[in-house]
Order: sequence, then C-alpha cells, then structure tokens
Amino acid sequence: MNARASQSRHLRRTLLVLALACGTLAGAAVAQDARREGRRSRQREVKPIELTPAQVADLTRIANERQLSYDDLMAASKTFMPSGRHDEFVCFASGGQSGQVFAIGVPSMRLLRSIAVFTPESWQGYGFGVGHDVLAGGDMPSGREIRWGDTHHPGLSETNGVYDGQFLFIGDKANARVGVIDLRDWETKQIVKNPLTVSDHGGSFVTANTEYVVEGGQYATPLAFAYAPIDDYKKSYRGSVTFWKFDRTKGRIDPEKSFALELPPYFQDLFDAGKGPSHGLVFGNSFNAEMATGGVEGGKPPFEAGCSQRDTDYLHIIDWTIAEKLVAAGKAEQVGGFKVLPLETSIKEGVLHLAPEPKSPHGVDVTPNGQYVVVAGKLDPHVTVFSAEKIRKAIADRKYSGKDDYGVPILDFDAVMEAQVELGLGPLHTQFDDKGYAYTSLFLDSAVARWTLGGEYTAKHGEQPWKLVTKTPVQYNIGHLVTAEGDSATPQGKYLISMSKWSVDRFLPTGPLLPQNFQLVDIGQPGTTMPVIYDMPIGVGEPHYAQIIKADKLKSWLVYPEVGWNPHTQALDPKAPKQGKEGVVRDGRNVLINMTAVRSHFNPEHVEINEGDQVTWRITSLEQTPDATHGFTIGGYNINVSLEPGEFVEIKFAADMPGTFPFYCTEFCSALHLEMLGYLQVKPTGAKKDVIGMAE
Ligand code: K7E
Ligand code: CUA
Repeated sequence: MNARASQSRHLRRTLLVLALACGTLAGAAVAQDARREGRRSRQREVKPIELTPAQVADLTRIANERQLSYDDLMAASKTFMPSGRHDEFVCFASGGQSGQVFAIGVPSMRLLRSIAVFTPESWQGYGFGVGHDVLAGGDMPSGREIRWGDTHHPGLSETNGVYDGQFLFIGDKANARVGVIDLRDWETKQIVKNPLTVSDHGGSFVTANTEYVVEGGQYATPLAFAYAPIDDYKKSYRGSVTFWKFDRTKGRIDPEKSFALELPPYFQDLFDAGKGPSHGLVFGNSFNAEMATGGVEGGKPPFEAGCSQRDTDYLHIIDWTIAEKLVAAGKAEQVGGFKVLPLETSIKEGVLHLAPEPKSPHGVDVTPNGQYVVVAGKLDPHVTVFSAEKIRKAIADRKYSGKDDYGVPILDFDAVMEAQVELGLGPLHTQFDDKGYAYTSLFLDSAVARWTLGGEYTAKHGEQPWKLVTKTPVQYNIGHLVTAEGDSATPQGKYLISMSKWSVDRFLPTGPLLPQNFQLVDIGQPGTTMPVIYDMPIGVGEPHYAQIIKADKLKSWLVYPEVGWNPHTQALDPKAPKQGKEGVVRDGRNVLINMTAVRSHFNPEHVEINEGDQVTWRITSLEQTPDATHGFTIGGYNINVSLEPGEFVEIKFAADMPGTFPFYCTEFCSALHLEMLGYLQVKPTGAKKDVIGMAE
C-alpha cells in the first residue's frame, strides 16, 4: 500500500471513530463511505486476446505440471468466472433433506446462497426470532411441529409457459408441503401443509400462468391422515393431486380457492402441466397400478417386486379447467376441511383419464411447444412420447381400451402414443433445449442421453426424428437433469446439469457420507459432442430437481425499498422503530423494545426488564447500503436474526431466564463490529432494585 492510500485510509478510520464518538450522523457517514468503496470495484474492461507463443508455452507448462488435457483446459475456460463477473444463469436446486433451496451460478457452478424453507436456518435468522409463523404453516393439523423437509421439486413461476422470475415454489416430499419464495428478496413467505396426504412427490409444478401450483401425492393412504388397515387398501386408500391456487398480487397460495382430486390408490409420482395446445391439462405418471401392499415380513412379495409386476402403469391426464368449474359449482366435498373432487365426479365429468405407460415410470415432461409428453419407464429402455393432440382426440372420440378397477377410462395406447425411443437403462427425467433435442437421464447407465424430437422440431435439428443421438457418461447414477429453462416454453440450450446421486471417487473422501455431484455438461454444440465440463460437490442434503433461469430475469432487491420494510408483508411497516424514537416501553408485564441498528451500534444498548416479562423486540436496520447486513443475537435465548439493509423485524419471547445477557451483531459489518453490542438485563423476581445478578 502506498503512503497516500494508507494515510487516507487512516484518516477515514479516524473520522469514522470520531463520528461514532460524537454519535451524530454515524449511519449516513458510514453508508457514504461504503458507497465509495462500492464504486471502486467497477468491472475491468477486457479486450480480445491473442495468445503469444510465450503465453501458449506458459499455459502448456502449467497444463503439464497439473496433468491437464486440452479438454480440461477448454472446460476450465468455459466455466471459470473472473472475480466480479456474473454468471449468465442461476440454478435453483432443491436442497434435499436440508429442507432448503440452493442458488448456484451457471456456468461457474459457484454456490451463491441457500434459501431457508422448511428447516430453521440461523444465518438467515429463520426460526430463531423470525419466521416462526411461516414455519408453523407447515405443521401437521394436529399441531405437531415439522422442522425439516425433503425438498424435491422446485418450480419457478411462469407466464405463458415462460419463467417470469417472480416466485419460486418447492415441494417437501416427506411431509407433503409446498413453500413459496419471493424472488425479490429470496425469502420464504409461506408454507402450506397438504390437508389430505402425509407425503407427496409431485410438488411443485406450476401451470402455464401459475394459476395453480400442482402437488401430486405419492404413497396412497386414507385421505386426511385417517387410519385404515392395509387389508382395506383398495377400498380405503387413495391417491390425490392438489391444485394450490396462487395469488400473484399477494404472493401467496390461497388455500380457500385451492382444491384436490381424489385418485385411485396408485402411487402418483411426478406431474407436469401442459402449455400451448396442452394448456388446461396436467399429466402425472404413476407406479403401482398393481396396488401392491408389501408385507415382506409375512412372506408376501416386497413392494419393489409387487409394484413391478405389470408391464404398464397409468399416465394420469387431468383437465383442471373442468375440475375448476366443478369445484366452483359446488361439486367438491369437504375432506379434512379442504375441497376435494370425488373420483366418481371426475370420471363422470371427464376430468380424469388414464393411458397405459411402460414400465414403472418415473418422470413426465411436456415438450416446450406443449405438443408432446415424455414418460420414462425405469424398467423399460425406452421413453414413450404421447401426443397432446392425439390425447385430446382420443378423449373426444372416447377411444378407450378399457376401464380400471375404479371405472376410470383408459385411453387406447396406440391412439395416444406418438413414438417410443430406445435410449438405454433406467431412464428417469427429460429436459429440452433450443435445438429440438431432448435429454433424458439414464440412472442405470449413468449417462445423459441426447435424442431428437419429431414433429415441428425435425426442421430445427435436421436429423432423423425420435432417435438417440449420443450418450455422455456421468459420475455416477444420475437422477434428475436440468437444462437452462429446459422445461419452459423457451429453453435456452447451452448448459445441462447432471444431478448425479453418487460421487464415489470424484472428490477427496469425506468419510462414509459422500457428497452428491452436480456435473455441468456443455450442450452448446449439436450432434455427438456433449462433454462434462465441471464437477460440483453438493455437501448438503440430496438435491433432486432444479431449474435454471436466465439471471437477467431476476429482479432482486439489493436493499429493501424503504427503511422499516416488513419482508413478510412486503411493505413499509408502521410498527418499525424510527431513528430518534428508540427506547423501552412498558405496559404491565408487556415490554416493547424499539431498537434501531446501524454501523456500528444498536440503540438502545441497555435493556432492563424483569423476569416473567413478555417481550416484543422490534428492530429497524437504518442501512441503505448494499450488503450492509447486521445480525442480532441474544445469547442463551436461542435468538438470532439477520437484519438486511432497511429491514424491520419483530421478535417475541418470554423473559423467563433472569440474568445478564450480552446481545451483539453477528455479521462482521464494520471495523467496529465487535463493539456493536449491548446488554439485556433480566432482573430476577424479588431482586432488590439496584442489585442485579448478585447472589446475597
Ligand atoms: Cu426422480 Cu423426487 Cu423428481 Cu429424485 S425424483 S431423482
Ligand atoms: Cu453490525 Cu456487526
């Protein structure tokens, strides 16, 4: 550092300390200071390069020292992101059993942040002072708390089948819940608990205009958590699919306007909503058409065998536009306090049709143009492609091959099937690109298959339709895959992430619990070139599905719009403490603390209350500088919140522990961050006025 820079830095620090000492304008001064800092980090300009022979020699030497191939160098240059440069895409990935969502930059594969959804998370303060109401929305109707989630399927909000960047939904398979995240501030605003089913699988998939967030069931049970012996399976157990009505203006699911369909007790699995010509339909795959009930301990075939006896299961085709009208006309029944359309009604009114689908299927994916539905059978080397047009025609012509045990019409397979494409072993999920290709994960082959779509896509790729093009091995055991906007009406191509379940030998060993492996695949070139260019270990949970959105569609706030903003209402909160009005207000046993936070102090710093008081602690962050986040913790009281610039939080607790509790800022916000503290003193019942914390 040169002398001048060091001097000016010293001067600034002195001014800062002076300002703090005076206690005047400290916030404003520091904020200005930080803005100046921010301005200095402008991105450097980069001119086109031409490597000199000496530079080529340098690169070659390093490559050889590090034992890198030419392909490795290419992969590095495709993914490396210089400091300060931003990724083109953001991948929102399920956080698996962490109960959270991960946001990952693509192509750099850098973890940008996690978003707490179903599991309390201390950095975001979620469940440690704030967020309790949101979390409680996901509790069982009995009141039992659920504080984790097995997140599977994130779903970005859509307009006309295109991601609009406004909201993100995420399903919890273990407890059948859906979380709603507002992508302005990347915070979870709502969790809804499914009132019919304990666990689900097909959540959350949105209809083309986010009219509904679709949550399919999975393991059939008596609806609404009732008990019935398993011998009564066919009679008493049911599947379901729930249509959560989304209110975009409120940014919330409206349970009052939501409804579900009673379904036969097949294990409904994944769902995808139609768009374009298939808008109005949702498609769900299922397994266990056998209605096997397991019981290996009693000498019966285990579920895995019982569920796989038949060659076909049932694709569920549901017309939600009819269902919606029936519900509006009062045709739904109340089950568990929720509107449920009885199976009988769905059959009679043409809401539900089935179609045979081979074999033990997993994954149902609608092509970008909405014309085809791709189903992969785990135990069939093919994917089966259904035509939306043919489905509509078969429904109109009542082209049935029979009915199931419950009387649901089964559409004739040949009448609705468009193509079957042989890909390899264990096909699961399918995504799409901008060139007319589809990509299917092959779990058993440990590979990504690229294949050609037919119909209007044939002109795009100019190859034979409905044919395997190439397979890229991945490491190992791929579950879902995701391409850039690859399940929307406007896929972007370029990148695919293989969400590989096992990593085995890809990373340094981390004990017997190994990370899952997100592998970036370059799908930018047509034909058979499709290399893996990056491995990213996911060291938390087991993510399932993800979606990738163009980063410039996200209109994230850098600071809250106004000082005193309530993230829950997304509005300025009149309750937010104002600068100059800080203090402690007592009303009997109720104590209200009005606090502000700004670098580098809380006001007030002394809070004296009595044991047994009911405390409402409100804090406004006066900051307006990007990234000037404070934390606030009261040690021993299990409280920690994050105070983002402009944010207002309200914490409630009972002062049931007497003593002296330092509170402090948990974010290293400034040079005097350690000094950002205060004391909460809880006077024990019966203590003399001036003696606190001293035993006699
Ligand atoms: Cu295949 Cu839950 Cu979508 Cu996992 S699911 S892989
Ligand atoms: Cu505020 Cu550290």
